[in-house]
Amino acid sequence: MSISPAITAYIGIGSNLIDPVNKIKSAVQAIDSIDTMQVLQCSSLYSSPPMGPQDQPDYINAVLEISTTASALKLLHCLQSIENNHGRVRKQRWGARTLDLDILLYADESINLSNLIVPHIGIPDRAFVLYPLYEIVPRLIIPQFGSLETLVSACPLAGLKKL
Ligand code: A4P
Ligand code: MG
Repeated sequence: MSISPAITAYIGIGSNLIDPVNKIKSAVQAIDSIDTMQVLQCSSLYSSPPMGPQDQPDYINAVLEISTTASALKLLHCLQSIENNHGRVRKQRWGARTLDLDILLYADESINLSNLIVPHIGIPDRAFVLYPLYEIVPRLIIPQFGSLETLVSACPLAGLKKL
């Protein structure tokens, strides 16, 4: 069996229910403990008001840089099982959640499948993604969306605070 080369991927983490700070720390450990994945960098944790329905608590967010030999779909399935192990129940779109793990970028690939769109379509509009990503990779160029620095300078903080 051939061994796949390692690629760099970025994962957005969000939580706004049941001890979000510890949920995020536990998710980072769970990702790092998978043998095909290694956490290279983790941003600071940030708090922000909810995007979408306002009748839910503020979110805690962070962004991770990982090295992985897993395919993009395998990575998605691994992240979904970590979400489920952290008590994720899918109810309302953009509603409160114990843990949300989104693939922001997978190498420099553009992926357009029914269950996986990469780069994540929310990247350009979301301060809670752009600022933590900028903290760990300020010179990043994002397929389809361009320079991260330019995206950050066009995106208001919208109440985002570093913890
Ligand atoms: N999917 C497609 N592309 C991807 C990708 N790149 N990464 C599919 C992960 N999943 C991807 O996601 C729905 C489906 O998206 C999955 O089945 C997967 O196959 P979900 O996590 O089940 O549902 P969701 O999260 O409710 O929907 P959505 O549209 O992904 O929500 P978002 O975009 O994740 O937003 N406010 C603040 N301040 N901070 C937040 O983190 N997050 C949300 C959720 C709302 N408001 C927020 C925050
Ligand atoms: Mg999601």
